[in-house]
Amino acid sequence: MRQPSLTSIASYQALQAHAQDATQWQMRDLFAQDPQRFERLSAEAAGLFLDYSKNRLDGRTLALLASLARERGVERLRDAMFAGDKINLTENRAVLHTALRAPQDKQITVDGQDITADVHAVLARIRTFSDAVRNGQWLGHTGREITDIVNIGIGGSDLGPKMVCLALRQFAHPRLTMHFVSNVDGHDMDAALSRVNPETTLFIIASKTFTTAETMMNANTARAWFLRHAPEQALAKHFVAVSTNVEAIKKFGIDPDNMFPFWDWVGGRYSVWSAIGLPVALCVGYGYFADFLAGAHAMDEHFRTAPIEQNLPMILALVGFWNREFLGCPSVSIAPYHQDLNRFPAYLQQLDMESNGKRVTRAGDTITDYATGPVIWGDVGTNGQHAYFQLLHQGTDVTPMDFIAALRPAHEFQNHHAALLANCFAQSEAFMKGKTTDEVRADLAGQDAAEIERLVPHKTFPGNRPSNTILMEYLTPATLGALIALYEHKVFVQGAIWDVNSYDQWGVELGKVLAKKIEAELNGAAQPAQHDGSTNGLIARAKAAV
Ligand code: G6Q
Repeated sequence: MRQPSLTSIASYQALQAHAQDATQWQMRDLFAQDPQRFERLSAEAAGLFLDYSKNRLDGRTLALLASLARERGVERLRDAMFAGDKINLTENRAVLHTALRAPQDKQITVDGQDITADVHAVLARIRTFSDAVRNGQWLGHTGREITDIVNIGIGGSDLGPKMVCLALRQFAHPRLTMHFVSNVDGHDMDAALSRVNPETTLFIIASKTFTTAETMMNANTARAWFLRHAPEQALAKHFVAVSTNVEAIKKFGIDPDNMFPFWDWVGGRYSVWSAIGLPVALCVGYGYFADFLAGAHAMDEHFRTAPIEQNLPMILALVGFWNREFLGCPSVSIAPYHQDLNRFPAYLQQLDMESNGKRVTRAGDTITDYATGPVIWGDVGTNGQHAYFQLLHQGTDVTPMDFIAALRPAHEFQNHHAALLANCFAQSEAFMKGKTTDEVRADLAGQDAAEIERLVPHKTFPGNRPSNTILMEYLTPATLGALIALYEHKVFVQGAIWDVNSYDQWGVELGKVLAKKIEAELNGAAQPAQHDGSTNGLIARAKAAV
């Protein structure tokens, strides 16, 4: 169904008129004028607290943004997603990662099939298998306990489990070391294999399609390596698969009993809640994996039922939309002030950019009059402060920030935690307030007057730079689940406003096809084709180096 263009609807135009004023506001003044600003512009759900008061907006901005979400049919599309409608229009699929974390008594059907029962049947298998590996019942072919788990997958079959296993390090089994091999670069596989013993290693081949070139090459390499140290019949104790493609798994030589299935209504970047999360269950145990799912479900319920004005994913999305569309911010930087979340920015990068990095509407019309998904990037605080925060404070682009922190640490070094939180809060304060020329002059008082004037422009911070702060009490499986679901739904809401299909990813296809051709040319299996001058030149140099 063709929607009216975003920029033509009444609520967009009201926002545009409002933005004429709002973009002139200084946040310092907004805070001075409203002592209740923090209370008014913050919200809480599913163990997460969101402070969005350090943005260039007020209550009216938010009311207009909520009207826009309503006029755009965001709630309708949300309900359609939860109900299992095929909202992924270009692949004719339902989008039901929320069903993966729904309780057993919730009835959800796709094409007449009760998928909750299917989901819980696979969860039961994940529980049995992860318990057996963790408690030492599942042994390698020489009778030794498993000590290392190598997950072979890429994109959505890598980023989620890897990020979550790192984030939940505190809950990990002490005997199990997790490895993640994703890159087709042989150095990745080499690094993992050089650290493991074939007798005590379990390989998980994680691929929804079981056709992804990088994963298949890595899987074949791992299998060949393993068979150099063990007989063929040992494979069953050391190789399991997570996939939707049972035929391909059999062909690879994995026993279907060792296969953990999932379904085409689970998008790759939304799949950590499915059997793709098997490494998480192995690492932290099924109980904590279930808590992780429950945390996400709590956020789902909040997203599904809370009014837009108090709905965390809606607010985060609407504020982000405001910054993107009306303040012209081309990127968003994610700054977790938690070392264990160090892969979280990379995870969000895929979640957001692969979902909303689109330039046509759901009906296929080219978008020419508004911007869609921003660039997502970032790193943990405090490290980023000593690297790229300079540009964020004084560069010519304004980059909204998401600060993420746990109020309580899972270590005993309290002084470190106070220092960490102090830095987190100080940065958002500095981005908001900046430093005026008068404040710089006051700092330099006493120095030579000409020298002061020379330095003032360099030491001035414009401030008025937006940020959100997300706080949780501890980083636990449940709060991590809620945090990821918060961002999943934020991406959903923005995709609905921009009228893009957030659930396909055709943009990754072209390069794959070309790489196949060039690989054959590099291997000598095909004659060099006529590429452009640059590509021909690069291929020639690579061939000369072989
Ligand atoms: C995610 C994408 C993509 C996908 C990988 C791996 O949404 O679809 O990142 O997860 O290309 O695909 P397979 O799991 O099929 O190997």
